[in-house]
Amino acid sequence: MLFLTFDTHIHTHSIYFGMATLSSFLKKCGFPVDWLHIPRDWPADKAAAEVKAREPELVGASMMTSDWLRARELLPAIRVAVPDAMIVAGGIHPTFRPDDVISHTAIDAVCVGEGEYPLLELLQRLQAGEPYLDIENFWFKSEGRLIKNKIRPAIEDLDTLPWPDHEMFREWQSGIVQVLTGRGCPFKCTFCAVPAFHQMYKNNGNFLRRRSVRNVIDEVKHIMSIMPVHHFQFIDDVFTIPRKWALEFAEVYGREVRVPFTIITRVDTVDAEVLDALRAANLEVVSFGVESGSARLRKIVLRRKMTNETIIKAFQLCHERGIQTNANYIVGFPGETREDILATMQLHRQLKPGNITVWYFYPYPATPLEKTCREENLLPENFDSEPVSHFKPMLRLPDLPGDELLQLHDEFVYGWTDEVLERVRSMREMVGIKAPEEDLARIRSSVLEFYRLDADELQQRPRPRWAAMPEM
Ligand code: B12
Ligand code: SF4
Repeated sequence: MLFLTFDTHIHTHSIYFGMATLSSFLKKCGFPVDWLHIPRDWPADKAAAEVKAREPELVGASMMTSDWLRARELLPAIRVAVPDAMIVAGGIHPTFRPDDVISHTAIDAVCVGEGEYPLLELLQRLQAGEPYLDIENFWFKSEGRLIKNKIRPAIEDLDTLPWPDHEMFREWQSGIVQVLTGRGCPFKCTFCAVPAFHQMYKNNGNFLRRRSVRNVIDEVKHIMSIMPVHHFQFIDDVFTIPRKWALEFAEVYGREVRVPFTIITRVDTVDAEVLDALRAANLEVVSFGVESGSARLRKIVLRRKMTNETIIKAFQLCHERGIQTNANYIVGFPGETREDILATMQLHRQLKPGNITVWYFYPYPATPLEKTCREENLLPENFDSEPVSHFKPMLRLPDLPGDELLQLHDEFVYGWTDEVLERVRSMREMVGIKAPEEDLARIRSSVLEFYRLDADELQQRPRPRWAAMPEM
């Protein structure tokens, strides 16, 4: 079995959890697994030649929506290079766009939902030369027919699965290692693809699952035994639920591991006791999805009902405990106005996070906001052939005409770079070092480069809003 992953302009070089889990599961069941990560600059014929050289019988492409465009570029040549191999697609994009993905001529089958047992069954049946078109979770194309099998229940106990194949990604690791402790999320934010899993698995097992604390700690220790680690990132969407789980984790991790770590969570799931416990275990960074500072937008458009007070309190609790904070913001939602974005900037100034991201909204498949965008005709004509991007506006927004959204976004980021520079300056002054201007210029250009902004152009723009924003 050969897995394919795709390097795209959204370049992460972090572990591919879906594929890494499937890999260790299949290896445990006795099937050899190979992996080809296709770099961004490989032309299709090079990728096809590399696939052919591995002589696979089964090729499994793992993809998010951001990978689909690149996969479409490469798969026709791969199909020609390995005409007898079965090509299957899995991952979040095929799961929520199975009809589109299976209609691609190079693809024989699509896996909808969790892939461990379906893929194992497929390999077993292929090996035994048995018919396979009825395997649950798979859609197959056969003799001009489309066969859609039903979905089997979600895996009940995640502890029964082997840990992801960390060895496979050893070369990509630089001491900061990511760990995932569960699947699913109980919330229903309208821009997010995760609630669609719950819908898909409704009446078919519980999709929201957490591994036991013991199992997670043992994985963490295993990782430390195979590679140097100076920081763990627990990248579950909402780390601090269930609260009891987070408290138990803090206790055991603090006693047995203590390597500094980051979590991602929601402001309305943290409190003083949980943060104290996690801090005592060596929690260094909390990354919060703030998304918007507009209570109106959060409530009506995003289905996130926390108040501004709750958001501010969560950041304060972290600051008081010396925990660094990241605030993640999104701009350009359907129905968002200029005032909403100004409210986000204003809230940001109260939160004083250590770091931020300001992404543009992208309408992912199977999300309520994707439906809104299609119904309200907000997507540009070429939407489906454009690469997924969080660096540029993707919608036609009647409430934010012209390049107003661009300007507001850039102003937000530009105001932020000024804030960072001011912080660096004052820190250096505190220790009696005058900040060399070229150092500050380098910091500014790296932030602006990250967001692909033109510093000269920004310099010339009037920036009254950020500068005039009162700190409440
Ligand atoms: C961990 C994670 C990451 C990690 C690792 C990503 C990775 N490449 O694996 C990091 C932090 C790097 C990341 C980055 C991004 N992420 Co992310 N991430 C997640 C998260 C929290 C968990 C995903 C996960 O690993 N689940 C567990 C594994 C086991 O499940 P799985 O991948 O679905 O795989 C199973 C099946 O799909 C199937 N399967 C998978 N591959 C294959 C292949 C074959 C052949 C078969 C048969 C089956 C199969 O079997 C697997 C096991 O059951 C989800 C949210 C969530 N709770 O699901 C968001 C999520 C997947 N991310 C998302 C996004 C948007 C991004 C970014 C674009 C964000 C950004 N602004 O840059 C980047 C893209 C990076 C990239 N190109 O890889 C969206 C994806 C939406 C979409 N339709 O594509 C999600 C759903 C979050 C959301 N809010 O909507 N992410
Ligand atoms: S955005 Fe986060 S909290 Fe909201 S549904 Fe998605 S994973 Fe859950």
